[in-house]
Amino acid sequence: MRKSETNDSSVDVIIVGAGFAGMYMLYYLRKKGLKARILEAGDDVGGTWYWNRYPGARCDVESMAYSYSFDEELQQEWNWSTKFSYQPEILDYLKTVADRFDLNQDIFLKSRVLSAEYEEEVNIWRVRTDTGVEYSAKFCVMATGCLSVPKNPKIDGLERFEGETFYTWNWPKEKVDLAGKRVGVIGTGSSGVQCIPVIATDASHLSVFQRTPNFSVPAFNRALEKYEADTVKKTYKQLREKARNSIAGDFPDEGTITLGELPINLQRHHLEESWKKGGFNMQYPFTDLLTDAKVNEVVGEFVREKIRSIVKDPKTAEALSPRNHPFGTKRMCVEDDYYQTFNRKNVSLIDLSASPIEEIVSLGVKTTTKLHHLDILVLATGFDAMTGALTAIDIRGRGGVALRDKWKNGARTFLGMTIAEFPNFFTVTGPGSPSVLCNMVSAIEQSVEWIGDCIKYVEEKGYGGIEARRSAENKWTAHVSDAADQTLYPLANSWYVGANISDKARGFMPYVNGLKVYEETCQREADADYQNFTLTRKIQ
Ligand code: NA7
Repeated sequence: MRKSETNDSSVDVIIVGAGFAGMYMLYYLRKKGLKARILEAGDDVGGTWYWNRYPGARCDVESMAYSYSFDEELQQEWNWSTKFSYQPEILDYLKTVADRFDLNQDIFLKSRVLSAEYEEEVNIWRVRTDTGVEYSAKFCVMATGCLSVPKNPKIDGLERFEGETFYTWNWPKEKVDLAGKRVGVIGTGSSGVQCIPVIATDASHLSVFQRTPNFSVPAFNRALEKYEADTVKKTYKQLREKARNSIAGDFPDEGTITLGELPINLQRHHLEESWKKGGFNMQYPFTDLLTDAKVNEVVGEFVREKIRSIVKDPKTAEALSPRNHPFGTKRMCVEDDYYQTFNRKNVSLIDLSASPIEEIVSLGVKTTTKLHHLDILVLATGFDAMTGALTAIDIRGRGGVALRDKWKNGARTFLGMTIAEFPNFFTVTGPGSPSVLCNMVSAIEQSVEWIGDCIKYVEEKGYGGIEARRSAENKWTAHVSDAADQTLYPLANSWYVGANISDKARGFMPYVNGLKVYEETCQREADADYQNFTLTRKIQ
């Protein structure tokens, strides 16, 4: 694999990030006859699946759907071992894809992008990395991921802890020996919920520090039988089409049941059936789950009842029961054995809403009521979602305008992929696109294809550049917000609204109307020759 030692400005496009998005972007641009290069901070491909190696790390979308659709042979040949794949298998898949399509020769690893600046006079993006090497190209595509920059948990005394500290987002490659250790996990979002049951089986004692309980539903993960995979493979084409024409970009049926129209016994029946199917089947079928507060409360109470039926100690069950946000308005956690873990003798739940953390001391975590002695501290405290990876880079558009400044009061994009004042600059599944509300791979494929086609259009027609009109950006940004306001989503203090980052402007970032509606809108724009963009002449 190539390292970042040369500055070759002979490419058309610089792509930042070698995860699912960046790798497909490279593949797609090549297919269109364009030259591209990826700059990647990690020492291997994989993006999210390269960094998040914590015990139990797993995808919450079934892998037959959470995989590339662009190559028929690949999807027919690849075999997933479990219904929901674990991180090592997904990483292995991505490495295989990189090899199979010969992507590595255009991926420069260990090259963290620090800045990207548009030079108007020459119509070039100059991209600087931490290796000191500068790259340049006409187009720049950010494939930097929606959840890739960790949040600073800002807990007093973290540096004073004398045991070992691990972050779920950057778990060591080598095995961490937890046997016989007193472990503490701070954070009970998807990462915490996935690692807690696994850590509990190894550690001598596990203390779970929970500030806010989340809704978790079982995955019922298991081996994927050959006949099941074969059944999907036989109809892969139709299933992929179905996913692209759906709200969530996934395979199961959606929107078949309006709970609010049903008597209690039938509501109950459907909820039980959905629970048994596992994962996002608790959301997909229901048309009114995220718009009708009363219906949502029925579902929320159903899950709380499940928690009470699993967790033996009523006080612990109550502390684990979410009551401060509607079901599904924060990313639902998909797990196995999470609630069961709290029945183990070696596990304790520390309810930080009753006794907050005062500070971390050399021996462990000190709450207002007790010092919890620990050998290992695990932080599963989340990410600066959707905008964090973009504002972490000093990105400057026309006239030197900084993206960080432009987005100070909230992200503004046109279609989640382009930004006014940033010509020839694209964000794969950026804020204002369905992204994290979807099966990310479906969302990525749509986004990459639209961006790739747009770049090809500009080049084919001989334009110098393309830039979203401010009026279009204003309209789209307002539409994204209005669409969210029709739902219950904004009621939660979630990372969807940026509430987990103290100085972040609040605003609902993903687009709630679903992949199908979104893709149609994007396609209309392309079909209308990018009428909401300014297309500039080529600089001679
Ligand atoms: P999340 O879902 O943002 O969860 C982070 C958790 O960490 C959450 O429970 C937070 O509690 C908790 N947290 C954060 N900071 C603190 C401090 N300072 N003290 C105590 N607790 C804290 O991140 P994940 O990595 O689990 O999941 C992110 C997404 O990745 C997930 O949705 C999937 O799509 C994949 P809070 O709720 O803020 O009270």
